[in-house]
Formats: sequence, C-alpha cells, structure tokens
Amino acid sequence: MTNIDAYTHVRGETVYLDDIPETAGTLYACVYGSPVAHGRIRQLDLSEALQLPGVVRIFTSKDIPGKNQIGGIVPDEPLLAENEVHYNGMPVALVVATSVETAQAAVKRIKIDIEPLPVITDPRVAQKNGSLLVPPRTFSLGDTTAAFTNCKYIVEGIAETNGQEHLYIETQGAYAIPGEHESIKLYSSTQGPTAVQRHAADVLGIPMHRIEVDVTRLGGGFGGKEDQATSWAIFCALAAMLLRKPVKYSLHRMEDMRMTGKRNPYSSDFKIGLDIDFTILAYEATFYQNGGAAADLSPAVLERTLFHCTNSYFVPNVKATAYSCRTNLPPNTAFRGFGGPQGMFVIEAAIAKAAEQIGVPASVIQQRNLIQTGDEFSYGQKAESEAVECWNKATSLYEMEKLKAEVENFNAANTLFKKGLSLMPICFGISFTKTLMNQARALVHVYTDGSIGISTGAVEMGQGVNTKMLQVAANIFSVDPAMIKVYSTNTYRIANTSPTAASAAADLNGKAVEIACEKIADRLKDVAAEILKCDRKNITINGQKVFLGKDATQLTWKELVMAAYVKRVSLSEHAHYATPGLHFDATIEKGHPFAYHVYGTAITTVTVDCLRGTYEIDAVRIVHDFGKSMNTIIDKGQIEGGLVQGIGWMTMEEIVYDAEGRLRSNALSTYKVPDIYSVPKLLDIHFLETSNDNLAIFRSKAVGEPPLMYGIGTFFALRNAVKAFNPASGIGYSAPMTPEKVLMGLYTSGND
Ligand code: MTE
Ligand code: LUZ
Ligand code: MOS
Repeated sequence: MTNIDAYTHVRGETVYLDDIPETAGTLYACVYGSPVAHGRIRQLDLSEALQLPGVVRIFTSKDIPGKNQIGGIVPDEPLLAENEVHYNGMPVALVVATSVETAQAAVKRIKIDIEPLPVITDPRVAQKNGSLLVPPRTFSLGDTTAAFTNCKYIVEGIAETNGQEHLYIETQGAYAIPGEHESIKLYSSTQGPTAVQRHAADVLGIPMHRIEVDVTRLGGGFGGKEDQATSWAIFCALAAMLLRKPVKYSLHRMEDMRMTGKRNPYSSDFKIGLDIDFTILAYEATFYQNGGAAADLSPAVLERTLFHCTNSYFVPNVKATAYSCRTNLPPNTAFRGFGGPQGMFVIEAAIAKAAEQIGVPASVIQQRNLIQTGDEFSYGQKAESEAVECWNKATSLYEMEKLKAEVENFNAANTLFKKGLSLMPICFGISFTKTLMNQARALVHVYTDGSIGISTGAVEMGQGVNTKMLQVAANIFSVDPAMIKVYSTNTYRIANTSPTAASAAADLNGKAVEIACEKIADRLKDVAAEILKCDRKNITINGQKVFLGKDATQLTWKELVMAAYVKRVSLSEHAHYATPGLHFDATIEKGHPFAYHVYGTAITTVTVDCLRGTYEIDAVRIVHDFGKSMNTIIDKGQIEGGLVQGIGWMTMEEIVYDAEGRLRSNALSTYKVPDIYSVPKLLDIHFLETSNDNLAIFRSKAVGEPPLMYGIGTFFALRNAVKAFNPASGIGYSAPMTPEKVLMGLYTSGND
C-alpha cells in the first residue's frame, strides 16, 4: 500500500501550516531574539519599532497573564527573557504587525542594552564550573574496577560528536485563532499537540480545555518539534488572546536555524578492557552532553545515551556516567535517535581504537561480543536478541570476505585513492524511556454509509504513520482502504497525547486503533448473528461481506452497518492502549524500560581521494530486523532517509558556534546537508523477517529512528581508508569527518 499522502504531495496540493487559508484580519508575529549569548538586560528600547506604521503591538514578559515558563522536564525556561539572556537568539520581545515584512522590519528597529556575562559553549568547562541542568546519572553492571585487572588489553580515549540541524523542510510555525468564551484554536507544526496545549494554558493562565490544538501534518520534525514547536505556538496564542485577532508566525529559515536547539553535541571519555580472545570484559564511559541554556529534553536524551552506551554488545562490567551540561547555546533537544547515536558512537570508537592497538579488524571484536538472547543490558533488561542473526545474514548475503578482498586489492593497486570498509551493528530500544508516556488513544467512527473516520494522537510528519493507522483499521474491518479517512491530530478529539516520538507512534496509536476497531467489529458481528440467526462464533467480515463459516452471505458491510444503526448499536469507539510489562526504577537505574529492541547490521564501503581529502560512499548494505513489516514501501523509505541523515551527521553537517555563542553555520550556504550526489552509490536493504514475538503493531517493528545509526559506519569506513593511506595518522574520533579533517588525517601523524 502506497503512502496515502503521496498523491497530494506530488501534485503540490498537500496543506502545510503556511498553506492554511487565512482568516480576514490575520496579524503576523516576529520574535526579537537576544543579540548576545549571556548578559543582564539594562534597557530595552521599543520606541522606534513601535513608530513603524503597521506595528500593532510589541509584547514582553510583562504582558504574560499566566506563568512565563515553558520548561518541560525542568521549569528553567522562560518564554520571554525577563532580566537575563542565556543564549544568542533567546526571545526577548514579540512584535505583532499587519504584515510579515512590517513585523520583520520592526524587529530590526528594537534596541537593547545588555551588560555582558561570561559565555560558556564547552560542556566540559560547564561541568567543571558545576553548571549542570540536572544531577549526573550512572548506569552500572558488574564491577569494572575488578574486571580491568583481568584484562589483557586496556585502551582509553576521547570521542566527540557534533550537533545536527534538524532542517525539517517546513520551518517552525503556528497560527492562532481566538474563539468565543476565551478559547483559542491553534494550528501548530508540532510533534506534541498536548505539550503545546498544556504550556499555552500555563502561559495564558486559562484551563487546557479552552485550547484546541490541531495538526494535519508536518513537513518533517525529526525531534525538532517534539518540544521546540511550543514557544512559537504560544507566541501566536498569547497575541491572539490579548489582541482578539488571528495571529500567525511561520519562521524564516535563518530565524529557525538561529533560535532553535539542535542535536546535543557530546564530548566523551572511554576506557575499554578486553580478554586475550577479544571478549570485552569491561567498559567505562563518561559523557559530557552539551545541553544548551535550558534543560528542554536534554535530561531524557542523556538517559537514552546511557541505555544505548553498549550498542548491540554484551558487556558484563559497565560503568557509564553522564553529565547534562548547561551552556550558553540555544537549548539542544530531541533528534532522531535521541542520545542513542551519541552513546553508540563512543563504544564504536573504543572498539576501533582497541582493534588498532591489538592489530585485528574491528569486526573481529564486534562479532565476538554481539549480545545474545538472555544477556543483560546494563539497565537490567534481558535481551531478546536478533544481533547475531542480522550480523550473520549481512556477512553471508553480501559476501563480506569478498568485499574485504576487493578493498584490500584496490588499496594495494592504488596510491592516491584508498577504500575503507566498516561494519555497524545497531540495537535500539523501543518505548519512551519514561514509562508513563507509553500510552495512546484512538477514536473510531463508522458512519451509516459504511465509511470510517479515525483520530489518534499520532502526528504525521512524513514517516507514514497515518497510512499505517489506516492499514490497521482496514485490516480489522476487512474493508477497502478507500473507505477510511484518517483525521487531523486534535486535542479536542484525542486528549493527553504523548508526542509522536521515540519511534513508538505507530505501535502505541496503532494498538489503540486496533482495540477500538475490534470492539466495533464485535458489536457488528453480534448484529449479524441476530440477522442471520446463527452462532456469533461463525461470523466473520471479509472484503466488505459477512461470512458464515466459509460461505459469503447476502449481507454486505454497508447493510450490516446500517442494520446496527437501526438497532441503536453504537458505531463509535474510543480506546486506550498502554504498553504492558514496562517498568523502570531510576533510584537503582534498573528495570524493563523497552517493549522490545530493533537490530540490524550495515556494511559500508567508501573511497577517499587522497590528494583532495574528498570522498564518495560506494555502498551501504543493510540487513535490518523488521519483525514483519506491515508496509515495506514506507519502511524502506524510513531506512533510506534515516541512513542518509546519519551519514550527514557523521560526515558533512558541521555546526559552528563562535566563542561568543553566535551560530556561524546559520544558513544553507554555510551548513552542508547530504544531497542526491552524496548518498551512497549503492544502497541495498534486506528485509530480515524475525520470529521473536514482540509488542509491535501487527509484529511490524518500529522503524523511525534505528536506521539513523547505520550512518555511524560511514565514519569508521572513512577512517579505515585514511589509515590505509597513512597508518600513522592521528585522525582521532571526532565527528563529523569532513573533507578538511580527512585531508589533515591523510598528511599528519600522531596519537588519536
Ligand atoms: N520520517 C520523516 N519523513 N519525517 C520525520 O520528521 N521523524 C523521525 C522518524 N522518521 C521523521 C521521520 C523521528 S525522530 C521519529 S521519533 C519517528 O519518525 C516518529 O514517528 P513514528 O513513531 O511513527 O516512527
Ligand atoms: N522522546 C522522549 C524520545 O520523550 N523519550 C524518549 O525516550 C524518546 N526516545 C526517542 C526519541 N524521542
Ligand atoms: Mo524522534 S527524536 O523521537 O522525534
């Protein structure tokens, strides 16, 4: 089944936030962000801006009727600055005008006098100063200190990963329309409609039930709109409520890049200990997460780093400590993988460094230590592992030995071009790490003509979740997909939603749809049994016909639905689903936080131009654990998109802040993302159908985030190519592996 949005996407008919027809009298908002990264506001001068014709009003923190607070996990983030600013771009004032151009021009006329304070951008410096967003956390298993005394090899080092700009094609934005009795209708490009509703209610000082948040779809979110869509929506809601006018704000790309947070950069220390047979006996890591100026989702991201710090390996002795460091950057936030990639990169670096010192390929260590069913993760959950199956399938299907020989022969025959190869196994836990968030609701209506409408808490952002919701209903009712419509995500219809995140939207909301549809189907079968005067157990609905045993009856789906209505049987259902079996005790950092894990293995080959430092990705070959995919077209798209996004993070996407905390890579001319020329020349994806029972919807495992981590393989393949040219290279473990870094690595030597 193709994505239900494909047709309108291709025709340009899809409605994003900025395409919503505007109500007469609509005003336009624009935020004035702090020009410096840290300081005390001495004076804010709005007079010149207010004189501009068309400026309706300029709001500051003093105008907020409720609480000036939007922090989700920690209440440490004002909507508008009061006395201090903590990052460059922090909202200080909100201009509302009769046109977008006027609002933008007025922002340029605002003057501010700020007494500068020291700017910190480095997480290690912040940690030394005791500047943490939340207390540090440690996950441990076994006894690393004792285990290190038994190790034949011990290797230590530093690994670093940079941030990443979400670059959703649709920038952040919202549109607020005031209604009667102090209500507001809020269109928001958000992954978290309920977060928008809750924080808007707090800031406006009104109850949640007066705020209707409606989301048709996003032009991409990638985690960047899990938390950070909220402020823009509240700005619109605030102005709409106080001015009694519709207010819209759709950010300019450069505003979005400057004012929103990104993937958390990390700097980390590692120490790995191996036995004579390359078994990893002990692993220690210390993570310094660059959180930015407010907690946002960083504490949760940090937690997932710890959960995934041993990737898909079993390590019997682990000690991992993580610091969430407060710096003067925009608050960093969720990004596909949510801290998992940052943690996994570090153990891959540790294995690569150990392999180099021992003199074996990293793949020997990787394979030796793959986690097996029954092995314990450092947080106490036992693995139901597909790691070995994925690895073995990848190395056999793609003829690893042959690929290796090809690389070796090429490198022996060429001096100015070198190839590199790497293997990258992945393991990603599916569920929100905060247990309470693993719940969802669905509302299903069957209309008297037999057509069906579905509402859930899931937000469509290109990942195809609406198509999957539709498939669930079509499957349970056994009707033509054309009979079903999936409605916008709306807080008046579905309350208290978790954000669409953690790759869990299809599972959580899909199970709720399944439950709702089954309840309606059960009632319909009762009606059919009554009409056909037979045993209820023999009734099935198949292809819009009612069956009695194996035989089709005269009764059609449409007639059955109408008959149920006539008999005054309910044709609607609201269902709730909560993932069973989840628990986690943060006081001991042990439990069973994930419904299941997703596994896979990628083999990456690259070619480096050793004169220029440029490179091409020859091939990425992936064996991925899908469980049993319910939509192979969508799932393949998720693997392709996730992989390329991961490759971008690992190779070319380079966020640069200067010492004053100003974003230098603030446009698409200075921030390079992968394009069609930088994707792998060959991309092969093998759908591994795995048989372990799982809690995925129709056993079709979550696929949104895990493939991003295959991109990590590209970093190590490039590194291997550089080492083939210059074995003494001190190229290190600092991502992204830009062509500049490759060139330096080719021609300088030293210790990593
Ligand atoms: N795919 C597209 N096209 N656009 C997106 O914004 N977000 C990713 C992933 N795939 C995203 C995407 C992220 S970060 C997550 S958590 C999942 O989709 C969320 O959707 P799911 O729970 O339905 O997988
Ligand atoms: N968001 C969140 C996430 O709030 N909790 C999570 O565990 C998570 N995991 C991945 C992506 N977003
Ligand atoms: Mo995805 S980072 O969970 O939005």
